[in-house]
Amino acid sequence: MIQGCENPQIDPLLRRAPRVSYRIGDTASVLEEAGTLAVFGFGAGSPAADDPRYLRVALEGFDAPVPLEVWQVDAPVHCGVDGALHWSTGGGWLFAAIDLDEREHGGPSATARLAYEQLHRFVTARDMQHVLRIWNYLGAINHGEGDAERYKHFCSGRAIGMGDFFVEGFPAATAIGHHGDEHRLQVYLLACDQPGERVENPRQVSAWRYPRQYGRTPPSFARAMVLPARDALAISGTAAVVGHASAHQDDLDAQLGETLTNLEALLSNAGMAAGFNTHSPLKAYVRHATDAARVREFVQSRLPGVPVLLLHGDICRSELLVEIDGWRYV
Ligand code: 3EB
Repeated sequence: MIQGCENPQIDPLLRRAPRVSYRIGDTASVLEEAGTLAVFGFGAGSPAADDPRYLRVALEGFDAPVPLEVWQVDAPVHCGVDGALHWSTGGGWLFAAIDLDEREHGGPSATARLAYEQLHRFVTARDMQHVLRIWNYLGAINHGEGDAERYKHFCSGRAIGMGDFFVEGFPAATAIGHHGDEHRLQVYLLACDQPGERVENPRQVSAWRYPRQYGRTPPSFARAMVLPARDALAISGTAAVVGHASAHQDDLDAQLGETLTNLEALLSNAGMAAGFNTHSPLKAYVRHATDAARVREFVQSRLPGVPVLLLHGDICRSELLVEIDGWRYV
């Protein structure tokens, strides 16, 4: 089939979005498939693999078995290791990941700074300088009070490490607390040789404009990113934040409802049709393991047929119980 003939609106010169899916399967055979850019296992029980395209994420899944997440492009892929950084590239796309131990780098802020400096250095040395989407997983994210909270140290280090690289606007992002080794910071990204388009949520204050009460350094991320061919939307971690405030304290169902409203607002502001479907993989990060069953019920009834991976993760504001991120394809 000639590429693009399913959707004549897509300019053939623009990079088609990587396909993201959740699959039950064996890591080695998924890595052998043509065009596999990255594969993610979740939790301590996930397989180990030496391939630079494979990342074992420090978040536990609530499903049994926990699927792999797979990113695939329509081009040959090559990959390598550069110090603490693992990378792969193909068809104008770049995956890069870094996994650091804070004890070796002077705490959460210095480690976030180093992670971002390394990633920044790496992408600027390549042709794929448009960082469209970033994921950040850190341990004990809510430990510490007020400005001493670890998430806030992370935000400060991230901003310093970003330097002026994102002056034109931040990538879409997720920052979640994992329950693995608390000193471990994992950051990975998707970049392209073509730019995307940032999308904000009219129901929410942009994160980089959050008032002082949320920390000295506001979080550096866009709410979503339209990919270069406008064939997909990469959606940042989205929670029950309205304006800049957290809504529905202690009410999981209401937080889930508000999160869905925010997700729909992003689709609408991106000019996309409403709703999610069997090809829009999402992740739901659930703070309390005891809430996982209720979150599963909610997504099954309100997002029927949508692949939603349930992961045990702490949201960066301690009053938030759940956060959802993911992809919507056109
Ligand atoms: C929020 O709306 C929830 O620091 O990169 C969501 C997505 C959140 C990304 C980040 C934080 C980040 O403010 C928190």
